[in-house]
Amino acid sequence: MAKKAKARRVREVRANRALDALPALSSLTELPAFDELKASDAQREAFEEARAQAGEAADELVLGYVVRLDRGYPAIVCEDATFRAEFATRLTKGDFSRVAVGDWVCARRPAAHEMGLIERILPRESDIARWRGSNRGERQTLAANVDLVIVVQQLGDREVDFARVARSAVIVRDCGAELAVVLSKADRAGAAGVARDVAALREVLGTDVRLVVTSAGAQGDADVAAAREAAEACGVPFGEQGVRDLVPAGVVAIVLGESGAGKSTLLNALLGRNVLETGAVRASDDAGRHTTVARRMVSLPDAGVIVDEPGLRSLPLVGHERGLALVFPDIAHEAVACRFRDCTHTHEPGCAVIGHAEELGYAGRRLDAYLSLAHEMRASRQTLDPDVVI
Ligand SMILES: Nc1nc2c(ncn2[C@@H]2O[C@H](COP(=O)(O)OP(=O)(O)OP(=O)(O)O)[C@@H](O)[C@H]2O)c(=O)[nH]1
Ligand SMILES: [Mg+2]
Ligand SMILES: [Zn+2]
Repeated sequence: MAKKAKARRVREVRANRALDALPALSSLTELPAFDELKASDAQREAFEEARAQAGEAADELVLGYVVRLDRGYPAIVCEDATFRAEFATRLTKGDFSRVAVGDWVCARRPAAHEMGLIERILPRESDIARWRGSNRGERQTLAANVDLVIVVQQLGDREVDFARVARSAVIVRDCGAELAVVLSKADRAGAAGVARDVAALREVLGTDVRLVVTSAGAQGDADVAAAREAAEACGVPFGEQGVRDLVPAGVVAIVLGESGAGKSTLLNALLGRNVLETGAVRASDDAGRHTTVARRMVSLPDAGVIVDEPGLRSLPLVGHERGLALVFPDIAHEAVACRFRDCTHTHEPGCAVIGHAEELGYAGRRLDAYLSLAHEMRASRQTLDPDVVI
């Protein structure tokens, strides 16, 4: 028993030291309140089940969700408090400690302790995940229980390569989430550039893609006015209000995009304050420096909740066939009729995709994006194993 108490004491000291290095939760004013998100029926049932099994300790159990992940110690919001938590030993033994922002949890809050204990991660309604690493890789959940993914792509003086946006779209749709695209930094593209990139994106993803053009971190008013005019001429909403309309109260979204795309800058503009850290991009190649390191939820005034994410270096496609078919339903529909099952739609006789490309009016960029993503998925099947779920 003494040994156990000592181990507990050591854990507490270590936790306190780690907590001192993290921001005090009381100072974080942008965190959502408990009732801004709703647990699903299945999640509530799972929580009630956990309480029923807890016997006398049931009173210590609370329902909450993860609002922030720094290193270790997720921050949890429950009905009457915001607290940090560690994992119950039962959870750390398996690999179930991979809690994500947005996860609903059953947590224990013993009266004498500041730190809570996550007893259970309640079943997820959705799971935005990517494969990371080369070779076998592992599946990493970026956020749980999210309704909408906003893919942020920065504009510049040259036309954007929308293949990356198409790749993100495939992953998002594969996860079952809704998709919207924000073209950021429009001030850098000029009026002609905005029109060019909006047209290119619509060519790749179709005209019904939900799209907003922004310029949240611009300096020059004239550039912003020109960008606004160009976006509105294309029928695309411009600015923060356009993003707010994508994420009304009750909706939980996440921003996804490369480092330096302007995600945190956009969220600060929506918050009306500089809550999130932003960082300059490299002059030589426009790349960001991975400024955001924590995943965290921010609650937008007069709108819903958005998760800010660190920029992602890679988004490999591995077994995302369903997503590919959802993003390119017209092409996927044709591909079924190809003579060869493993048709690459490049040179094969009896290829329905090539045969109908002109007839069906696939624009060149759309077909190219489909082919390159389908090709990548075929190649990754050889090296990556989508069945390895960690
Ligand atoms: N010209 C211009 N620059 C912008 C705009 N928005 C952001 N920036 C700049 O782009 C740089 C990167 O912005 P961040 O908001 O830190 O980018 P991020 O996507 O959060 O990057 P990570 O956190 O590294 O993933 C900063 O120097 C911003 O000032 C914009 O609308 N126009
Ligand atoms: Mg950031
Ligand atoms: Zn074919």
